[in-house]
Amino acid sequence: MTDRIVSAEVLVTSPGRNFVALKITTAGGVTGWGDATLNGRELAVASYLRDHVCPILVGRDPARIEDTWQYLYRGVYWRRGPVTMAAIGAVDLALWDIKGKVTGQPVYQLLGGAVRERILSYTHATGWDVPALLDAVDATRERGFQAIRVQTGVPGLESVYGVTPDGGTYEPAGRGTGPVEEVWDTDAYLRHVPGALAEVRAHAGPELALLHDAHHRLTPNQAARLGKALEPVDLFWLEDVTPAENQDVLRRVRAATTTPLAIGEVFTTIWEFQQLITEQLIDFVRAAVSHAGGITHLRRIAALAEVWQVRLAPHGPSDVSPVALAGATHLGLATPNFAIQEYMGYPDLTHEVFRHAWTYADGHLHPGDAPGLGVDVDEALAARFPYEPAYLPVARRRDGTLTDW
Ligand code: GCO
Ligand code: MG
Repeated sequence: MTDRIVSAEVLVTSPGRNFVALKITTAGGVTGWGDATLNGRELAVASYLRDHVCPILVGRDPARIEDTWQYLYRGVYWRRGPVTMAAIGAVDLALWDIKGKVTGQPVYQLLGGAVRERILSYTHATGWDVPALLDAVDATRERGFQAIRVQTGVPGLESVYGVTPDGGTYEPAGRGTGPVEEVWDTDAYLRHVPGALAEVRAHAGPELALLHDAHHRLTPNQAARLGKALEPVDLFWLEDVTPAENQDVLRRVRAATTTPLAIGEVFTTIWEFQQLITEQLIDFVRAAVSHAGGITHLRRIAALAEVWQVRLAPHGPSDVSPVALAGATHLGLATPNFAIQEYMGYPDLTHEVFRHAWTYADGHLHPGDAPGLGVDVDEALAARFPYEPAYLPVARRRDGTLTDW
């Protein structure tokens, strides 16, 4: 029997950090949850959903996930862009959640079932200087992680994105009415990083998977140099070397180095990944299941990537909510060319608001076997934490010019 959507509601909450969640309810009384969080631009997606998407979802058949995706993507003249795609992603996640609950199956079963027992995950270790970073790596390994993203401070700079002075956890966006400004010096970074990562490798031994994120701050030539310099470190990947808006330039980087490249947490459609994948300019697709149009679309990107032996490694910082992390773990369990899931972790309060069936143990994640995505949102608790303005920092070069992220 055909069910229909009776309501779609947006919930903005800040349990430790800001999240935007979408709740879709059917006439049959089934609810599904999606994640629409776009770090630092949360309210734009909330409005896009509330003002333009929720009203036209009412009355639709929740079982028609693909058709709804097409309706919200192709049916709208103004397609693409992170706000639109995050909104579509939230709807898609919520509809997969509903389909799972209606059929009594965890979503990974609906995607064809598990192709692996559990999924490899990585988290972040940071240290302002190299000794602190080595301590952080040791402490992270004690938590079971077999893959770790390592970032350090840079001599001469007062702050570096993603690295806290005390080596503790960081939140990508800082609370406040505007972005904090940092000073950035790519030359100083390039002088420091190869040696620092070599020390991590010498300390950790050959087996630990090491990852590093350059946050789009290099020119192609600098990226080529860095990739080459890091070859002895044997990285699992070097992430976001250039802004990659001009993808042709990556040919030069690829020609110069065999260090694996991961790109794409800011890309949200298969069309933005097309050249990266079909020219094998990258080894790993970094899109988030929420930002890239949900399970329906990220699965399609993964299928294209599979043809070119490029693997899926979804974005999973703390600004991708536990609902999207659930979506990513279901997809990861069922996708042959899935490689690794980022799991940065969340503030305790976040886990209390988003109660999830997915689990972390021994360096791996598992989505659990609850029907749907397996995340329940404690709406009463969520209501106690209203949105607080928070922004990612911006970086300027020493002469004051804004630099790429
Ligand atoms: C990563 C990231 C994040 C982003 C953040 C932006 O996890 O690889 O680069 O830390 O900077 O998610 O909102
Ligand atoms: Mg990144």
